[in-house]
Amino acid sequence: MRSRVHLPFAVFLLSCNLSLIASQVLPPPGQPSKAGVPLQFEIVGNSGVSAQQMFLGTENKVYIVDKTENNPLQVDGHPAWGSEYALDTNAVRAMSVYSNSFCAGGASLGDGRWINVGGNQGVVPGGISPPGGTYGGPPYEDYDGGLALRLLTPCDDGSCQWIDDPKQYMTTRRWYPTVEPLEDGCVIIIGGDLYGGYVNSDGQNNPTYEFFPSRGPPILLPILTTTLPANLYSLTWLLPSGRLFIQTSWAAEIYDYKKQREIPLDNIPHAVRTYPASGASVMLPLTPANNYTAKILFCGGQDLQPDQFNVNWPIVTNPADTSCVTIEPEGDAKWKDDAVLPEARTMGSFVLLPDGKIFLVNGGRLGTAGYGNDSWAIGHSYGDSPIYAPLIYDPDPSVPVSQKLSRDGITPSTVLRLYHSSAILLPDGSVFISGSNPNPDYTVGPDVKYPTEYRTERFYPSYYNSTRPQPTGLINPMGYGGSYFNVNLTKADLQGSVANVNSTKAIIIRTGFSTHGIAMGQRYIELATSYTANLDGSATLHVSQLPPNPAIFPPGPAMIHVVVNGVPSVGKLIMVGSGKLGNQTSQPVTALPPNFVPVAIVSTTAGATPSANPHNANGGTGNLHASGVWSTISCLVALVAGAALLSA
Ligand SMILES: *[C@@H]1O[C@H](CO)[C@@H](O)[C@H](O)[C@H]1NC(C)=O
Ligand SMILES: *[C@@H]1O[C@H](CO)[C@@H](O)[C@H](O)[C@H]1NC(C)=O
Ligand SMILES: *[C@@H]1O[C@H](CO)[C@@H](O)[C@H](O)[C@H]1NC(C)=O
Ligand SMILES: *[C@@H]1O[C@H](CO)[C@@H](O)[C@H](O)[C@H]1NC(C)=O
Ligand SMILES: *[C@@H]1O[C@H](CO)[C@@H](O)[C@H](O)[C@H]1NC(C)=O
Ligand SMILES: *[C@@H]1O[C@H](CO)[C@@H](O)[C@H](O)[C@H]1NC(C)=O
Ligand SMILES: [Cu+2]
Repeated sequence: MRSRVHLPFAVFLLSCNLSLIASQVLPPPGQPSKAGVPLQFEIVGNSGVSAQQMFLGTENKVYIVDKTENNPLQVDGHPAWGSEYALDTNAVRAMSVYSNSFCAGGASLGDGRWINVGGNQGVVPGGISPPGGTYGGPPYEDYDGGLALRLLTPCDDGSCQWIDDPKQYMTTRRWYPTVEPLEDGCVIIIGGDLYGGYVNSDGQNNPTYEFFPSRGPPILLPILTTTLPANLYSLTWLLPSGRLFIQTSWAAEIYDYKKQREIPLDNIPHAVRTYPASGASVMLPLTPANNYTAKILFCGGQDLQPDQFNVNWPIVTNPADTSCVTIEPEGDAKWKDDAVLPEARTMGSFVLLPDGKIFLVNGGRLGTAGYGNDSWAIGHSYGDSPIYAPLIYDPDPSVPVSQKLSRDGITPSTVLRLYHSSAILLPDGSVFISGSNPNPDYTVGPDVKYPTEYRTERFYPSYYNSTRPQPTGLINPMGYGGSYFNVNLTKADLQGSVANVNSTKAIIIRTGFSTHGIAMGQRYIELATSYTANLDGSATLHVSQLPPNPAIFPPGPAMIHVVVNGVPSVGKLIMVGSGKLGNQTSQPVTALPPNFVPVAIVSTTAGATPSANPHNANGGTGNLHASGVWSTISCLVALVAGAALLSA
């Protein structure tokens, strides 16, 4: 039997951990407040404005940003193009956005704000820019958003507003810019073009990047000069080295923005994945087992050459691509064929689920993103043949490529979602889906095949109605390195068997800014853990804070879940890092205690084959909690030293 730690030691350990982490212990998460049938969609509400851009701002609030158009929802006496959606009531609040946020980009910042940048000129009905285009005038009263930089601090009390102040705008016009969070909590803003159009072109390319907060004039990004025309919304991820991986048109590179150095990689095979080809893309979960090595997955898109992205042929009839490919930019940096989609797909969105699987939803089999007044368009849509059935991708390296995609048991949606649709993870582990509007302005009616869609939906993954673990001891904020923290799980949390602690993980997800099949900043990390099993069937999970490298998971808001056998706790929104913009502090990592299983449990579970947890510190059993004692002693020493310093 395990010998008990002496009480005074436990008290010191607790106070010492608190003083080192400077974090608060969160109340345990509860059960989902909403019922849902697993593997089904449910239409739940109305987004007020079309959900071209969407993100989760608080545990209860989703923010939606549209382009300027004739949405029936009004604000300040004109149609709104921003809204706040309450998940508990499905009610919307109209939000004022000063400028036209048409095809803007966005992300979270290290201080908890969200940024939204770029757009197009002011418009009048029909989405037409009047001459000059700086102000659309009545009835929309929208200003030019080309240089716009909008900031929001999400709130639960209905008071927050977008700050869209021309005094702090960008240096150059950016329509379709990419925004990626950096390791200091700031963001890089990449590319875009000057004014509208289906694709980019020489005359209006903006092949540069800048930062928020500003670090001065725009800087040339050479890859954007050689990849016209399909190089808008370049697909970009911060890598653990602090460099960027950029995939745009057929090209790919690692870009070191600190040294302004490009390292070209091979072209992506099979298809263009950037807008308007619009393949789905996602960074796979970063885990201790893969040593936090970034691996990016791309599925679908369009196999078109640069001279084919034009409206002189019926692009809407061209089948999309079925291939999925992966690359580890800082591994072997080679493209590898992966799963094959059961149907071609453009405009799909990947959503990272807390169980580590990845949901693929939205899009169509034919054509591309974009719309226009062309005789061959479907209404205005350049995409066709909507796909109602989602897929679930399993990134587990032990799953063969032929079995990575599944839709077993899933009932398809009844709502078509083509261009300008979006999808994000919610704290309860359901997926929130909205949008579709391949039209220049609000367009509905019995003859409209692809209307402006306001209905919001939830998809409930397989775990949705399982009783959720309710871990105690989760902390907020979470730092880089430093001491581990202890999370208690009851026997019920462990589904009645302490052996399930072997398949329990603590994970952090940044749900990201969803637009155009991209989720800017979306990222999943599994924290290192070990455990102490107890005779009563409960267990304590020892959880490391984030790895001591903010480039692996940049600072800012994110959700924490404990996942037992694939069943996630309801997510809690926490702050990662200092909560401030600027360089983050990383502490040396305190080693996790070894796994501990009382001898009595070992004998009762012998013969059972609980799934191994390869990233746990070790699978050992024993009677001495050696490193626990060590950290207690070193904490004690630190406390005494600290007290001596304070009294000196
Ligand atoms: C994991 O990555 C780190 C940082 O890149 C490296 O120093 C270490 O050697 C890697 N470990 C393994 C087992 O590959
Ligand atoms: C599109 O075509 C319609 C009818 O042919 C016309 O009324 C409208 O102004 C056109 N829109 C644009 C943006 O050119
Ligand atoms: C979850 O839903 C499925 C399908 O509706 C049902 O068979 C199952 O019993 C439910 N489980 C729980 C724990 O409610
Ligand atoms: C976890 O359980 C241990 C041992 O029962 C207890 O001392 C500790 O206070 C618990 N922690 C939390 C956060 O409930
Ligand atoms: C976890 O798995 C390991 C290896 O199979 C085993 O030794 C250990 O007893 C298991 N832990 C629990 C709590 O059952
Ligand atoms: C962050 O660190 C970098 C490199 O160490 C340094 O150049 C930069 O000035 C620091 N930024 C701030 C805001 O301190
Ligand atoms: Cu768009």
